Amino acid sequence: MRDPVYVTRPNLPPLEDIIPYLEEIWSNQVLTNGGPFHTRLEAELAAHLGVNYLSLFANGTLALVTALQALGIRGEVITTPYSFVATTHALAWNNITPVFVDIDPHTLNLDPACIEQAITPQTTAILPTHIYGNPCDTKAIQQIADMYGLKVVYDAAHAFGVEDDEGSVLRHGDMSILSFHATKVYTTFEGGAIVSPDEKSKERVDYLKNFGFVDEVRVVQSGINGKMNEFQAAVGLAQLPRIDGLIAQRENLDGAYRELLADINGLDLPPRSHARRYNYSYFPIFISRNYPVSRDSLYDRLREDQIYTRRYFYPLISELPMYRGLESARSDRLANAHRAANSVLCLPIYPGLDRGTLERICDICRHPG
Ligand code: T4K
Repeated sequence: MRDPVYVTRPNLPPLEDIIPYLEEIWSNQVLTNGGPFHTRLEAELAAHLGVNYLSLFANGTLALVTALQALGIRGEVITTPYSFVATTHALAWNNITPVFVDIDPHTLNLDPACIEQAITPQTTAILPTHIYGNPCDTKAIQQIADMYGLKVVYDAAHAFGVEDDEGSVLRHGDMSILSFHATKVYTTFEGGAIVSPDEKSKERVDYLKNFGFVDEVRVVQSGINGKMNEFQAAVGLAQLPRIDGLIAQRENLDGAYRELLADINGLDLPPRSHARRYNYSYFPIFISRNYPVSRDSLYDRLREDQIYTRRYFYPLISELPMYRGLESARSDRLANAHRAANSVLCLPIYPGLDRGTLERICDICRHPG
């Protein structure tokens, strides 16, 4: 009997690399509230990612909710329906109305051409996702934001380590958020971060994530508890020296998939990323009418062999019960997003996925019937 194969697996540092960190935590008994590992990880991650102002969080969703708070975003926010539910939920948790617009059919990122038509007097910001780690059209989005005085918050949960021609994609917009969840390229079990553009913004974020405390007696904002704890930070520190090697392994798997799946009728490969540095976080394929079976039949066929792919991102967020009544959720306006959601299948990709298993997955994709 073969082991099940999942869409992703965390590739943790060897246990012996973690033990010294745990010994230090057990000895100094600082578990959270900005301890020494938290401080070190903030500095090391900022340096690794090529950004100046990074604040660690307990998870990516809290980071997103807090970024919207920190920027005082209200009213309506233009966003993508083709993302993980947390992108829109973060707006809902801030009493902000999401306004869905369609995605570009090739990049699957928010289509800047659709943004302008959706702007109303209530619009205050744009919330795009760098989907699968592929950079959005940041120039076009910023131009629109500048013209209409809108903020831009990037959901960069998939974009750890991604760079465009001028550096980290995380420098774009007014803030970017990252996720370090167990399923992500870089993990701290649960975790996340906000990347701020300047010291003052980082300071505001840091107050907000710690109940608004400035010191023992002064509370300047109605903040939340978004802090990353020392155990998470220790995992992050032990993981950081390995991350480039892990991404290189992902790149090899991406190359192998492209080679073995290249000429299958009706199975479209993801476009190659135009990022200068990419992280190969997902391997989405797209099943069209010319393929011998439906996307869901292929999903089931792979499951029969205990290969658990995922339909990231189906259903669209705009189809969920709490959002589908919105005018902007109308399916005729989101044709590209619907096409992607109905045809996508994310194949397993993670360091440690062996070549034999990858070939078996590709064989099933070639002969699904
Ligand atoms: N924005 C975007 C664009 C995001 O993609 C996400 C998270 C967020 C914001 C929010 O960030 P966080 O608050 O999560 O930091 C997963 C993750 O829970 C979620 O973090 C992620 N996006 C989303 C794309 O995927 P599920 O429901 O698919 O996860 P689950 O538990 O089914 O795991 C998928 C596979 O991963 C499993 O079949 C096996 C493997 N796995 C999973 C876990 C949790 C492991 O091997 N070990 C594990 O511990 O949502």
